[in-house]
Amino acid sequence: MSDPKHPEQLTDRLFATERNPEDFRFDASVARVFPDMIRRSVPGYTTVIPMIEVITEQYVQPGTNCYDLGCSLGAATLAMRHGIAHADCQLIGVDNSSAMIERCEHYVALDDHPLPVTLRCEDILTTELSNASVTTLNYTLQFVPPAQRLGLLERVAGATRPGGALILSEKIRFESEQEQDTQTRLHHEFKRANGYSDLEISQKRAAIEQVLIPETLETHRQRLLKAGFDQALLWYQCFNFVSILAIKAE
Ligand code: GEK
Repeated sequence: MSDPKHPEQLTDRLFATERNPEDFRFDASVARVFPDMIRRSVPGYTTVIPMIEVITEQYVQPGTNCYDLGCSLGAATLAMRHGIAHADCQLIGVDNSSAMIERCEHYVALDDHPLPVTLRCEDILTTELSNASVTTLNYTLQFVPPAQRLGLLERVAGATRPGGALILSEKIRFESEQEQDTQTRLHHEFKRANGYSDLEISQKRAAIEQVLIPETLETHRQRLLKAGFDQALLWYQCFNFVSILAIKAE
């Protein structure tokens, strides 16, 4: 079913009928419904995106690179673009799903901001990073195997100039079983309120469980400091989804 205002954007019905359990992949069927899927599944997503513009504006430095790692269709990339007032900055979006990058090119072309955007269909674990002022990992680190997360964050911190920042948004888990249950229930209620059925919620949960590994807020904070950032601040939380601002001292 199309959204009449955006005929190219489809409603996410991927898990609406009974299907064989298999791991979730960012393929063409997901890319096609992605804007609808992420908005209806991630509490706070529609608030976090415009704030990425505000935060980028504060930390971007002239003559530097800005990265959006795991850019999907470029929502955060475009928010960063609108926060960058320096014409000599480079904005680079990276995603290893070719279906996402192809569609992202289209969204970047439709956006009217003059700053060029380079899109790379590459793995964020190996993509080249240097001379960075602002980097975004908007709900992407959660898909990186936990053992490789510190190495990636060390590369981001190592590439970041003094005074630069990383915006890290993630689904988290909680130490307390009681809080884990409550926040998970509220997340599922959010999805129900957005029109997902119980079958869709449970099938999506089963498909994503093996590929999206949430960690606690404390694990994220400690690792960001270990990786080379000097501060790691929680700036946003909605249920079990958070966004952290990690800053390198001047
Ligand atoms: C947004 N940031 O709209 N290398 C490159 N890309 C990867 C890797 C990897 N190793 N692992 C996962 N991805 C976006 C939303 S979605 C979040 C990000 C979600 C990519 C993957 O292909 C997908 O496009 C993205 O990370 C995660 O602000 O779907 O919950």
